[in-house]
Amino acid sequence: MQDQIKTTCPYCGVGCGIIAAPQPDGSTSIKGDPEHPANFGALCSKGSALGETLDLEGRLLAPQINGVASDWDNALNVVADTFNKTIAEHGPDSVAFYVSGQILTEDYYVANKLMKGFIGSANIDTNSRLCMASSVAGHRRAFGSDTVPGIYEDLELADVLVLVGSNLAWCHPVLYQRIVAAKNKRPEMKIVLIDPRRTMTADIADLHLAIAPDADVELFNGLFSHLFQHGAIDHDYINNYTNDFTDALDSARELDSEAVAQRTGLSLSELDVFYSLWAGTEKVVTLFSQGVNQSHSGTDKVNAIINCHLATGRIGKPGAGPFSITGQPNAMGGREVGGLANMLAAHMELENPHHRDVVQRFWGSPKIANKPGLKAVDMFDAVADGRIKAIWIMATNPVATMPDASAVENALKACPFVVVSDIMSHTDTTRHADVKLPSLGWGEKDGTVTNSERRISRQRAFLPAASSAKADWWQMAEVAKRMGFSSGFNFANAAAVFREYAAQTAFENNGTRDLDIGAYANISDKEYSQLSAFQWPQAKGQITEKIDKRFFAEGGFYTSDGKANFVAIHAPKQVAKTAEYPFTLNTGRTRDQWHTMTRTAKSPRLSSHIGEPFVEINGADAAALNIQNADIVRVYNARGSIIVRGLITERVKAGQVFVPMHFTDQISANARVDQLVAPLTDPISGQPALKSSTVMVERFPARHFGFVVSAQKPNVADLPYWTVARAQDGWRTELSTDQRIDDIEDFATRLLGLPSGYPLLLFRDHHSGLIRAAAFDGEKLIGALFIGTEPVAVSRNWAAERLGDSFTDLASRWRIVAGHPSANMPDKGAIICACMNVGINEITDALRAGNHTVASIAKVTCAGTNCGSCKAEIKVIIDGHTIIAAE
Ligand SMILES: Nc1nc2c(c(=O)[nH]1)N[C@H]1C(S)=C(S)[C@@H](COP(=O)(O)OP(=O)(O)OC[C@H]3O[C@@H](n4cnc5c(=O)[nH]c(N)nc54)[C@H](O)[C@@H]3O)O[C@H]1N2
Ligand SMILES: Nc1nc2c(c(=O)[nH]1)N[C@H]1C(S)=C(S)[C@@H](COP(=O)(O)OP(=O)(O)OC[C@H]3O[C@@H](n4cnc5c(=O)[nH]c(N)nc54)[C@H](O)[C@@H]3O)O[C@H]1N2
Ligand code: SF4
Ligand SMILES: [Mo]
Repeated sequence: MQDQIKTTCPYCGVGCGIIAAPQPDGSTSIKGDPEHPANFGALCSKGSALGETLDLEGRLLAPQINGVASDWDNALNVVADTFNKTIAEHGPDSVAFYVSGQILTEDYYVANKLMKGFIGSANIDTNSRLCMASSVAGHRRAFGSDTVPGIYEDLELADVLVLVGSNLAWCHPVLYQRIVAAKNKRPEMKIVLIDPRRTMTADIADLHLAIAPDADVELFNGLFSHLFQHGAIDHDYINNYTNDFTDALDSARELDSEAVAQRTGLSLSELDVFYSLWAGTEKVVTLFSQGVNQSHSGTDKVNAIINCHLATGRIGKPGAGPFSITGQPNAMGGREVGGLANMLAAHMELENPHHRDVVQRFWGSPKIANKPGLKAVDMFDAVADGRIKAIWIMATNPVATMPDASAVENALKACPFVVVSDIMSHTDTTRHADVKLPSLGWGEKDGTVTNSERRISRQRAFLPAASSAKADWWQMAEVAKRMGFSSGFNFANAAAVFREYAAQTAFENNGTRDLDIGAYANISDKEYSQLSAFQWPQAKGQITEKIDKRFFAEGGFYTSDGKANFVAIHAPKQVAKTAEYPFTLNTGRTRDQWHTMTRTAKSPRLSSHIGEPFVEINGADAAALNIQNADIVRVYNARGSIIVRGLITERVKAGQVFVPMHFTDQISANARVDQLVAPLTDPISGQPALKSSTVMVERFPARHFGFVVSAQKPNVADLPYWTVARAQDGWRTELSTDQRIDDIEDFATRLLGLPSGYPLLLFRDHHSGLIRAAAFDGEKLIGALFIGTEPVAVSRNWAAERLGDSFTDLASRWRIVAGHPSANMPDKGAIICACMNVGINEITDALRAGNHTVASIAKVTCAGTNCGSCKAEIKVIIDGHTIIAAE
């Protein structure tokens, strides 16, 4: 292996370039690639911590059939035979693939080819249905193709940047930092955030509109109407390049401004400030993400936004356009190869007979799917009711991330044949697999991904395979061959798959389709291995280093007449709250975890930012429900119930709560929020409304609250609330129970997995209910419990860091039990900067020493000097202290 390998981050759709360098001690050093045009060397906390996620602990290392290890030959034969038998008995639509925006383009290409071209069904869908489907549908309605018109540079060039339903500071941190830098250079640049919650992204916003949930259609229809009323319309653009303007305008004008104010929960003056800013600025980018897509009116929200850009001709120009930012590293690649059940391949359409013919001839395939397959929610319904009898799930964890997650889990339990390809052995989904197939993980696999600005980058292998793990595309191709389709699946390597895919994008294209990378159809294996990042399109003979290609400034849409469609959008019917379930359940992400945490939870650094599941609830609601800060609470509705920590905050408005999507049964007792999410979908895109279910919240009748640090993973299974997280030298656990703990010795030794009677240092104050216990093995601390009748106030990071210390005298041991830091064991407090491991106490110390700016605090503590995603939080701490000082 070479010393330094250029590759691409496996997390978000920013698609940062990384330089990975395996070290002699087995670790891997990770840094940003200064030459990569997405990040120019920067990385966020998750990207920086990749080196901590590459160990083999928990990896699936060999195929398993019904829980028993098997060789590949056997496992692949079982999969191929069962799929063949099922198809023979029940037809091609009785089988399905559910794949992921986290597989590589090559994997996706082979999976799609097998299902749509050889099995002859379109029952392949992907977690992109939960993520990007409304953007895809909105693009296709307006542009005739799923085209993202702009590029990242537009976000820096814009004079007004509107972020709709996007927590960019936490979810696309490097792009966020690029915008922060652009705004620092041009302070006149204005940023508007449209989000019901006041997220950390609000830190950069000149204007935050805390819109009522799902009122985005009304907001942008109101904007369209304002643009017309104030003469901000580009009539030339509309006449030359678009259809149906009048219908769309009429529908936008259905609500007057009072009605828009009422529906959006915004004041007339807030609306006027936003509308005037938008109308009066040529260079406007409207960037949108899951607050838009994950809604029952997601596609309409997308088109309401695009209508405003078409009406002003602000599209495809430097610093102007609608911009759908993608979530996963290869959401775009999946859309390109046609990984969605209603798409074909290479941006060709399933419902178009000419396209079907083109694809079938290109593949030389025996049959071709001729009707759309089942979209994710419908697919799992079909699994539940027995229409689908065999499903192959690859690189996604639907038991944790699909709406109505318990129904999905029951469907898999009942399904006759479930195959799961994953890198990890134990996930909420693999527990229901009949066959588990071990996949190569990041650093082991080879292929390409496409980021949010259509830039294709290589992921390269720099580590050996984890035991017998194999590439996802290889697994699909081997099964295809064993199903009898050998001719189409004899790929020697990932490069061969890529060449075929590139050729398909060019096949009989002649400028009729946006996606064309024909220039790469004949690249050699060596050229593929050296491929540097490039943006599409790159038609045959046109390889250029920097193309900055934008679409549609001068029309050229991929509709039958080349014109864009305005779409008439009507205000949607809202999800009704009831007296029983009076809260809107908003869900989403935290800064340092990735989805179901199978990789990020391995990193102690990342686990120290937010280490447990929580519900954010407004102070007024909490008071009415008698919930104190840090109480354990139950969030529930008719579908189910979860138990999480309560966080009282003014960041969410009354009547709304927010729960992160990350916590699974592997990490926490009962915090899978998707159990509570209704399987309501957008009627056009089929994307689930993941941010607007209704729930009730109540205090959990906790008798004890506890925090535990331990060298071994603790035995917590029988407690109603627990969450485990990685610490540097062990584990940290939050727990709570509604049962009395009478025998603390027994409780502690069982929890720590120690033989009964193991000596403990013990303190119990019967009056206050405080219990403290510590166990040592020689000089090492192997476990400490801090338990109280109220949430315990011990510093988590201080306690966790003690696991590595040597305790030679009794006094230092008692200090652990007391939960008090001493001078030589300083307490950092909760970690704010995960990259540089800086805690809140260090930041407040720096503040007290007279450092009142983010920059000066960075200088003395190093906080915020790597990825910078914590700068917003540091600013909040500074502001908080300034306010306290002023009181
Ligand atoms: N740290 C981290 N980063 C990630 C990921 C991760 O797991 N962790 N995942 C990646 C993936 S796959 C994705 S898709 C992206 C998602 O990136 P984002 O879309 O930025 O993230 P979310 O937190 O899902 O949701 C964004 C915001 O939508 C708001 N919202 C909810 N309802 C509405 C509404 O009706 N209208 C509006 N305007 N806003 C609303 C929420 O309050 C939330 O703050 O992040 C990517 N990046
Ligand atoms: N309530 C709620 N639910 C949501 C969302 C939300 O905002 N709110 N967001 C939705 C969105 S936008 C998304 S994208 C989804 C994400 O949801 P998922 O895709 O279900 O979540 P991940 O944890 O990313 O799952 C990836 C799985 O693939 C495995 N894996 C990692 N690398 C590889 C590999 O190379 N090959 C294979 N075969 N496996 C691999 C991981 O171990 C993990 O089990 O969640 C959706 N669900
Ligand atoms: S912003 Fe962070 S998570 Fe996203 S690609 Fe870059 S380093 Fe990876
Ligand atoms: Mo996503």
